[in-house]
Amino acid sequence: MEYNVAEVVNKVIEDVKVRNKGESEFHQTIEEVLHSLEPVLEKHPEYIKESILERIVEPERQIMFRVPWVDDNGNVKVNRGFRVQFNSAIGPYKGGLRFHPSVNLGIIKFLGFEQIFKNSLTGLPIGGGKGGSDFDPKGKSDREIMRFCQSFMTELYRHIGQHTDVPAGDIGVGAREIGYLFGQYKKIRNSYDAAVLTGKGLTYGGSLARKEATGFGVIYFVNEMLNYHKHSLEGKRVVISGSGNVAIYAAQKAQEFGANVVAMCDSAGYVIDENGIDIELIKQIKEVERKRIREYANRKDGSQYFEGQKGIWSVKCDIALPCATQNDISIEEAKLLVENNVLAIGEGANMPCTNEAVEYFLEKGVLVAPAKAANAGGVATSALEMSQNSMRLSWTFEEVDEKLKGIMINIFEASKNAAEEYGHKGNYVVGANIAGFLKVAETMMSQGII
Ligand code: NDP
Ligand code: 2IT
Repeated sequence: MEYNVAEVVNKVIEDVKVRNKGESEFHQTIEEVLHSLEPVLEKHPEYIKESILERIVEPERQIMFRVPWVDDNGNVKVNRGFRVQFNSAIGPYKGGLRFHPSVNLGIIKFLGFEQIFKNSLTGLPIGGGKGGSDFDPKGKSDREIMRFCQSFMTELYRHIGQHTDVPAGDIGVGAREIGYLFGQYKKIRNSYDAAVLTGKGLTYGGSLARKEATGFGVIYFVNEMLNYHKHSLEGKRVVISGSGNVAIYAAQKAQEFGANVVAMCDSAGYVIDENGIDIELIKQIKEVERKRIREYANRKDGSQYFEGQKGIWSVKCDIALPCATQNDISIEEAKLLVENNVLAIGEGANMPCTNEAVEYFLEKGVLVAPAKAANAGGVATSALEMSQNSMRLSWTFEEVDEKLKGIMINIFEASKNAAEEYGHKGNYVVGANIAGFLKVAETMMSQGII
């Protein structure tokens, strides 16, 4: 049977919009990914016949739950918890937990959907999932964070397991939160299942280099992409949005490769430091003291602070690394960056550029390292943490970092080759989607209609 592929794809997209009303971020990723898969469907009409698209856009399971907790003043608070178990074709569901007031089902679904392809690209046996809560960790005491995490896990524990679903961190969830979550899981289950969560502390099964992995991985990928196009990081001006886990270690590794990181931000404003951002100072302010980035300008001579969320993209740079959150760069910021002659974009955050912005960059010949590929180093190292937990041993920092580097180089190769094979040479956005999709689609075909 002959199919009109564009029509098939449009129909699936329209159905998703009707059935998932108001979930704008989810619609956005569905449009981006499904259109990019058209050349694959031309070659593989069997995927259309077996309704792979209709199946892959529907999560296998979606869990929403009440998270009641008591604040330090004795007030009862109620948040909403989520876990979307999107696709387990190639392995147990795997993906982070996000704690941020903006979290809703549509955001968790966009993240869970992207995670399917990202996890496939790592070459490791992990399916796609994501979770979180609209809980706002800002300004909460350690005890409040602990009580919230305990309550969250008191429901979540029944849905996860080392062979079922393995959460980790994301925005607002780091080693502190994973520690409280793990403690509660262990207490309820009465079982030391180390591989049920990743991003754990180093004293109880965490992997060396997991903390650094996402940011380092972004730079390994960008470096590979630049080298392939006869460029390098050496001497480049780099601007990084965010000053959290991903941003900090991307900045550190970029500097190690000889780049000059001149600006970073948080959700309130940004700092410019023409002498190069002092990473140790950022770590002290953000990781240790949990303060605002404004502090940086108070402590570092020659640096300047500016209020505002997106102003950072007006700072001239060769390489822009959005490492904060989704839709950080829309068409306005994209135009500004292109006017300032940006050479490459490395997406450290998930979906940090709108679809329109990405198209604009590609049209203008800007190199784009897409999130599903460029930030896959975090989850890949999470999978390495699971391996170490299963073997009951731990690798050295250098061993993990070497494996991470190898994985990022392979992801670049796979994205490049898929782009070429399917007629989009140099378009790593399409290449990554296709390479990630093929493994999952083939697996879904071989496992029957489930
Ligand atoms: P963190 O919570 O450690 O840091 C988030 C940073 O982004 C903070 O500096 C935060 O500022 C800033 N930010 C600015 N605007 C927003 C906003 N509207 N909502 C949330 N944060 C904002 O998170 P991560 O560094 O772990 O995550 C950053 C991005 O990378 C996310 O898109 C995440 O999904 C993605 N990612 C993370 C991985 C990981 O291993 N952690 C792996 C792969 C992708 P402020 O403090 O003011 O809120
Ligand atoms: O978006 C992501 O890939 C993450 N937040 C990391 C997920 C993980 O399981 O390590």
